[in-house]
Amino acid sequence: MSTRKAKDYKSEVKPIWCPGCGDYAVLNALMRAFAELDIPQDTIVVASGIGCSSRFPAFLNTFGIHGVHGRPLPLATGIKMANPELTVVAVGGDGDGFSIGGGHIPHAARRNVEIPYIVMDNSIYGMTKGQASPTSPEGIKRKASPYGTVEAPLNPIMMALAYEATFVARTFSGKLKEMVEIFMAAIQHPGFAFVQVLSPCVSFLDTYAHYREITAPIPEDHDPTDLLAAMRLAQATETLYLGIFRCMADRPGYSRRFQEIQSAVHPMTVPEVMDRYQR
Ligand SMILES: Cc1ncc(C[n+]2csc(CCOP(=O)(O)OP(=O)(O)O)c2C)c(N)n1
Ligand code: SF4
Ligand SMILES: [Mg+2]
Repeated sequence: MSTRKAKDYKSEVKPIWCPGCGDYAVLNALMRAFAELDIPQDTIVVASGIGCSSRFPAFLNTFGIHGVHGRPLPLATGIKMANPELTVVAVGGDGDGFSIGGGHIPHAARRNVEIPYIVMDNSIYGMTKGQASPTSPEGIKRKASPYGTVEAPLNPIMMALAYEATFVARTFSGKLKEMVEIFMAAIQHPGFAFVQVLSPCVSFLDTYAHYREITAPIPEDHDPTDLLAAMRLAQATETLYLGIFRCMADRPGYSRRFQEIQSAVHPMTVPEVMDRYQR
């Protein structure tokens, strides 16, 4: 039975997101997931990049680092490797994670580092006032693309599946209960857990109504160990499926593999080494 409540994870810093921004629900859901799992606040580190969504760590009563643009995954990986006992969560936006930081996703996936990565995907650069992002619909007209963009939108779920991330899920800010369940599963997953959250930006691309119309739960008979079946669901365009596309717990996580190597060549664990140097 959890002794912690969601509000215990809230910091004194009030979010400065626009009223109605999808990121409020993501924050709420993550705090609820931490509380449900009863994780001590001082054992959690949340690492982010830059963007509206990346302001996240400031609003949590946990450890956190608001890093540089596109780098939540290298930061989170370093923290997890330094102390594998911590719950380390990477968060950011679609611009942060799929533009400047896109090169980090394949490596986090192939390492299978034990980190949930929550991408608040609003299909726009919110913080810099609404430029097109890698997930913006093709043809979107903005001040920086007055004739409409000519790039096809990237499919983040397909990308994560192509890199064989061992946990791949999609959720929506408008579905709080489901989002909490997905975050809990991602935090407990013993490897890299990629979570795309459809999190609308009410100021520059309000997609709430669109997502309410086209999202649907992944069919109950989907087998999350079947990669090709997951890819078929990810490719559906008329329906955007929500839920867990892939979940494979057969590969050991990155920090666990390093601990095994380390204990074979060195008798001390990473926390023991840290204790020695802190004294
Ligand atoms: C190296 C670098 N390049 C560009 C920027 C400008 N910049 C700040 S936030 C951002 C994009 C944010 O978009 P996203 O990650 O989708 O976050 P959102 O604001 O939509 O939540 C950009 C390009 C920056 N801060 N640093
Ligand atoms: S600009 Fe968009 S993403 Fe940024 S806080 Fe406002 S609604 Fe949210
Ligand atoms: Mg964005």
